[in-house]
Amino acid sequence: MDKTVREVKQRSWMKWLWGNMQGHRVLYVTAIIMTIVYNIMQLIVPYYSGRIVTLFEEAGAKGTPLTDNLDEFILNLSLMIGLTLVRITIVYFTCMAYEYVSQHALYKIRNFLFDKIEHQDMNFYNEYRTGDLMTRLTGDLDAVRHNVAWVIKSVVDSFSLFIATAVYFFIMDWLLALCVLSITPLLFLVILRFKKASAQKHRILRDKLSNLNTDAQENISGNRVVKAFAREEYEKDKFNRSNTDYAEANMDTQRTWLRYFPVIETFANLLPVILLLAGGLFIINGRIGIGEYVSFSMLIWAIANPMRMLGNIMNEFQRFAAASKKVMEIYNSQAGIVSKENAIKHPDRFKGLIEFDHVSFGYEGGAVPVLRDISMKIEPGQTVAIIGETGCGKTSLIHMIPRFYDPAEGEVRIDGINVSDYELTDLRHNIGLATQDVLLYSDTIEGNIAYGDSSLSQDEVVKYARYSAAQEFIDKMPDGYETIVGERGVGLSGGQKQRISLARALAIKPSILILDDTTSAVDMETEKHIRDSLNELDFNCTKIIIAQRISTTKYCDKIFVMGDGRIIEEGTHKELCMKGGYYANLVELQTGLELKDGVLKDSVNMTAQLAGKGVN
Ligand code: DGT
Ligand code: MG
Repeated sequence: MDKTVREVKQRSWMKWLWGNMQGHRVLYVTAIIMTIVYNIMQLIVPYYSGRIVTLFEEAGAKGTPLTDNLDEFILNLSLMIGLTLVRITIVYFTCMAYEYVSQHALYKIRNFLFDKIEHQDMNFYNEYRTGDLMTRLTGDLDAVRHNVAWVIKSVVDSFSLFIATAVYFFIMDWLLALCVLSITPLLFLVILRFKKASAQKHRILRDKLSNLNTDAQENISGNRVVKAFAREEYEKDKFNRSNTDYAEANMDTQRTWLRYFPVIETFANLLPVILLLAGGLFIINGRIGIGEYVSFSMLIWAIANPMRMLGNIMNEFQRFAAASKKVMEIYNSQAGIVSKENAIKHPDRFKGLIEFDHVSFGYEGGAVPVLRDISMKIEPGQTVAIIGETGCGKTSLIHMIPRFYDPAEGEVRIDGINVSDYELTDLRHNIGLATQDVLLYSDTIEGNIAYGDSSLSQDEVVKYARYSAAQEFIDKMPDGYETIVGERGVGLSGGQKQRISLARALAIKPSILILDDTTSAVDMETEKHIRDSLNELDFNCTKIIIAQRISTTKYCDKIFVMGDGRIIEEGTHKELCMKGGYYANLVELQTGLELKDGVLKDSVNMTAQLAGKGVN
């Protein structure tokens, strides 16, 4: 059973690599054939050296001068030199071919892998850490390249040289060949044991490297938190632990190799000794001549070196095996959320009718229930607000619309069609989302605003910046719209980042605009400006606004109040104030006033306060 599994695995990595060599397969196979050819040609020098020595020997025995056989001597010498030059040329070109094919395969796999990662769903990003994915795209892929360029070549090298030499030995003298090769089965046993021992070590080593990269990546991207808490020393210690772990795993892997290396080396060094003993005996009893002995002894390295190399190759192969498993895992992974085969194409704008029909959802396959039987209807062009305590599921709810997640039960429909029936890119192109956690790219402000539509003119970029009340602060920046904002928008305030993110969402002229707490960090005046702009957009758009402030929600056509994954109240601001439920409490809490019959208690002081808070 175990054997079958292993065989399938072996075949699958070969098939996988072979698939990625498309376009270069002929070159690769030619390189392998030429590797075999030049290894057979390694026998040339010892063969002709043997012939020349035999010539001397025969001349010596007959007592004739060597000049009698000068032509043969020169011919042998010329062939020896000429064919060696041919062999060197072949070696040069095969090395180039291996490198060329491996680089192309690497390029292809890396692009494919990146594409795979790009099209994964949210569950994938929850599962894999950035540092681990980076390790797969860099270190692991390099191990794959190394396998194509070096490991496979070395296997062909070693085996072809070993087999060619062994055959040649048998042709020269089968008994001496048998004596010399008698220890090879033992060596193969040792190599097999080493393979087993090193596989596990390489898997551990690879995981430690991934941990190290993840620690470094998280630390660097979270540098501001580290500084804020003055936790540099703590982080240094944490990194040091990962680094030590990695170093120890490296040492452990090397120690495994060092345990087997002396055994392999001893076997390899035994070969000349056996040759000396057996060969010497055979010369004495006349079984072989000096010329044959010379050929044997000049070629003994061609048996010993492949034996030595095999350990090293196995070590590198195990590194490849551990890395390729990680690469192939991503390579063969399938995103859970993709367009259906017969998905509905919808390049045009949606009307904007959004319906949630008894939607339930939980993270981690339902283990963490978040949305419970949600039903709601948002008419085209409406502006609705979603409000509710933190962690009640607001973000999770709106993530169902662009299909970041699919509901476990029920369905979400846009214009009467289940969102999962639409072509995914058409669906998402129609939705402008300003996420709660703003991420800006290391690009100019203009580049960030035009992220969803690179064809946007500069005037349009300015227009959307104006809509989102960002124009003023951008104009004040030294390079205006050309200002580069750093990773995660370093150099901008929270409210400024939110406004750029809003402009970015508006710039694609979405038919559905979703703002997830987008104005939480802006002042009241800016918020009012944004609210007015959203009412004056020059395209039709259904708007869903998640907010915590009553000042944002009160002007909406409808308000959905969420609590513990359910819609607990819905209606207009007035209706909800009348209801005297969660929303009404919130109004009182945020204004510091009391509601009576849906109206805030009137008094001179209170009116003044309300005017100040923008609530009445
Ligand atoms: P907020 O933004 O603080 O006002 O909270 P909401 O209402 O936007 O909450 P939401 O939808 O982000 O989270 C609802 C619950 O789901 C909360 O208990 C945390 C959990 N949750 C959110 N995202 C994930 C996720 O990616 N994986 C898992 N396992 N749980 C999540
Ligand atoms: Mg949220």
